[in-house]
Amino acid sequence: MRNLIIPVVILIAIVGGYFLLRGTSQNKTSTPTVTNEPATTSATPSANASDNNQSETTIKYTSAGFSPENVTIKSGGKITWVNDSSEEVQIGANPHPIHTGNKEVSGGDFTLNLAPGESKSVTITKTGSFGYHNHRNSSQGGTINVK
Ligand SMILES: [Cu+2]
Repeated sequence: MRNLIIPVVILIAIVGGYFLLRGTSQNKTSTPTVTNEPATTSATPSANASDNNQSETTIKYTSAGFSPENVTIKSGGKITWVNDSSEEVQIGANPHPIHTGNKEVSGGDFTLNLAPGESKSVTITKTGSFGYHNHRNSSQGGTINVK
């Protein structure tokens, strides 16, 4: 019997040690997961920043409004308007209702009309800050900054 006790104690030590190591390795893997969360959050504004001042960007319209409302593009850059709502959207340059601002935002027309699911691209060359809105619901709108 005594000859058996020593191997059993060794076995318990090995098994116990294995679970101890597993426990610490689990703690180690869970620690970077926690630090990854703020890293992902801080990566979001930089991803938004990279959306800015580029030559092409997309603005989506939904029933909630435009997203992103405000964009920055380079002069000569392209804006693609996408209607992701179930109603027609009529994009017009500010101010409503006369649209005397930069009509490049609406492709040179009084309004750029998009049926549900439709998308159209416009090119903007004038530099400055240009407001736009949904002519059918002028409380929805945003700003296009052209640099
Ligand atoms: Cu209008």
